Amino acid sequence: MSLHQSIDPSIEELLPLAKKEGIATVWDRHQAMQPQCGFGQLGICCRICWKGPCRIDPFGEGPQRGICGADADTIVARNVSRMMAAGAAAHSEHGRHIALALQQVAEGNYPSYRVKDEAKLKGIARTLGLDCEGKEILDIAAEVARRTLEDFQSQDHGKPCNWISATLTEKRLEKLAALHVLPHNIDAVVAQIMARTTVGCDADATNVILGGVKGALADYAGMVLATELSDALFGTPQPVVTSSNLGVLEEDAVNIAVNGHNPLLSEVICDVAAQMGAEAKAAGAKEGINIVGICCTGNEVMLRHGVPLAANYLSQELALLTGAVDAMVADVQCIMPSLAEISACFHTQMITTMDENKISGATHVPFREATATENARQVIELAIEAFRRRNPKRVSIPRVKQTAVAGFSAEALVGALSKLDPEDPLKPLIDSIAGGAIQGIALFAGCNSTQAVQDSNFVTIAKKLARNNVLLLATGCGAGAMAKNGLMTREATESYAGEPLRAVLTAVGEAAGLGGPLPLVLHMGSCVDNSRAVGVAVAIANKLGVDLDSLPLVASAPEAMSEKAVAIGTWSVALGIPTHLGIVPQVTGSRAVTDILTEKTRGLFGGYFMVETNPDLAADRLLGVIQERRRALGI
Ligand code: BF8
Ligand code: SF4
Repeated sequence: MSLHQSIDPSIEELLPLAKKEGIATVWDRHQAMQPQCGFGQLGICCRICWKGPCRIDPFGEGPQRGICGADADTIVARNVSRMMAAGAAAHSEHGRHIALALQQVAEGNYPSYRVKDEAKLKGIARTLGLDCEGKEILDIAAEVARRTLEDFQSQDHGKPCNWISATLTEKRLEKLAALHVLPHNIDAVVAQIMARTTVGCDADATNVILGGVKGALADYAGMVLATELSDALFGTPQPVVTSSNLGVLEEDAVNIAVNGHNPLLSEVICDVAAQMGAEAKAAGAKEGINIVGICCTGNEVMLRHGVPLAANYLSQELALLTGAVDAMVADVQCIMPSLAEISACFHTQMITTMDENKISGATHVPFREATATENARQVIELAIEAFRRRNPKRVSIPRVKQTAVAGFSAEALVGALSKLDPEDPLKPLIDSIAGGAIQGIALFAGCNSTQAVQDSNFVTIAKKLARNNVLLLATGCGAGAMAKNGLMTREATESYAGEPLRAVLTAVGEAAGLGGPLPLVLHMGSCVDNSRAVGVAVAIANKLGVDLDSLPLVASAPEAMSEKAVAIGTWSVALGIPTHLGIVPQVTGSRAVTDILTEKTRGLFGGYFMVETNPDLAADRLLGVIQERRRALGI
């Protein structure tokens, strides 16, 4: 049974336990939801006004228009465009949060934070066209924050967001400008999508989708600024050896799981926990405090602190079922509301921290940047208190744990390559691509979904691409899937990489002092860190003097689920990257919208969506695209 749900071995032990205890998990609720609404699956249900809900008959017999006259194309386009706006809102709200924190740090406020990576901040300033000569670091921080916040405030429709102009290729910027999809202000573009898709507005499917694309590019802006400013504040990731899956929980420690996306609190929890070990020991936890990560907050602290990753999205409830999590600390996004209810079945203290993200039944510790250290201490004290109540008889930590080498920021990757060619670090990579030892690059991103067998698509596609000498990058829950399944190790490189790829990964890894090959899949970070992969691709494209849509570069979100994934996939397409989805998107009720997303975007942007739910066939299609692009480049 479990094989139909997940390939994560920890469920073998934990799902029977859930059943015994009468605790429902995400898979039980998925089952109870069957059959799911066919209109919703096709995207042809509209409920944006109270004359509705309206639904279009997909068989052509019943209504073909909603009460206002909207047809399936309009309804599907509006629905998916609104998902892009929601994704953009989520990522850029996170980004804004970081930018505002940087601004306060620059003004000498927020004592819990500082600019940890000054070199990175100066690099960002240069990227944004700011002059750092002779300036104090906090002055540079203030200017970077101001320039960043302009992207949320500008009223100049003719001037694209600073973070977009500064980070894409010239040719791409021209193309996007010609199509009128370059955002000038992240918030304004999100608001515009909501406005134009409300009742009685934009009804032309292509126009609605292009409006959504602009929102998706605003999503990109929000992500890249979130990633880059987080690096300045918290440090730029470098390779770190850590571990993954629920075996990272410790019986003899106060286990604190940090879940969500925004690193502002989790960073400080890591710092403060390092000073509170004695208090945990006094409560009887021989090993002190053990911080573990879940979802993208997990990825953030994994990359910067080597904190082990306990779970990706679909496994977050399983962490609680171990009976060993003393506090589950949630910030924002992708936190299952069910966590509060399941925590209540155990001693676990479920803690929410952001005022705009509460869950009934959870304890709310209002997090403020100005008092971050005290807030972190409060959270840890609650965890220690919960530990005292832990029932050892109910603890069952699955013995599943994989080594994972993480931390491949663009800087870390270039740093490793520079050991082979200090003058021209990208050259060994480009030569390997041109020579064929690396056939292409694939970025695995996105979520887990109950619509697929958890982690399975990621692992199957990755292994097949690796065998065919494709360099693999991963972020988000995709990275979690790869880590949990042992693909972020040198052993995986030895077992699964094609011979030429293995030779390149070995040469780079050894030159970089890792004592062996780079891992088979390079962990670039959380979902906002997809921007890191864009950074690498743009650097390669600029060096070759081509645009992104010429590169043998593909993306795959084989278990995509969230609105954020819809936004990411769409900007990936708009940047010229063929993007695979392993879940059928909720658009197929409109032939026109399906054609726009899978065909017409190809002519407009060079990128397009490919939908294939069979991972083996998906890998073949991705390999086919890489070969097509290689042929076009004459390599
Ligand atoms: O931002 S991959 S399930 S945790 S949305 Fe969520 Fe999807 Fe995971 Fe991270 Ni991204
Ligand atoms: Fe129905 Fe039109 Fe209202 Fe949508 S906007 S619910 S299609 S009447």
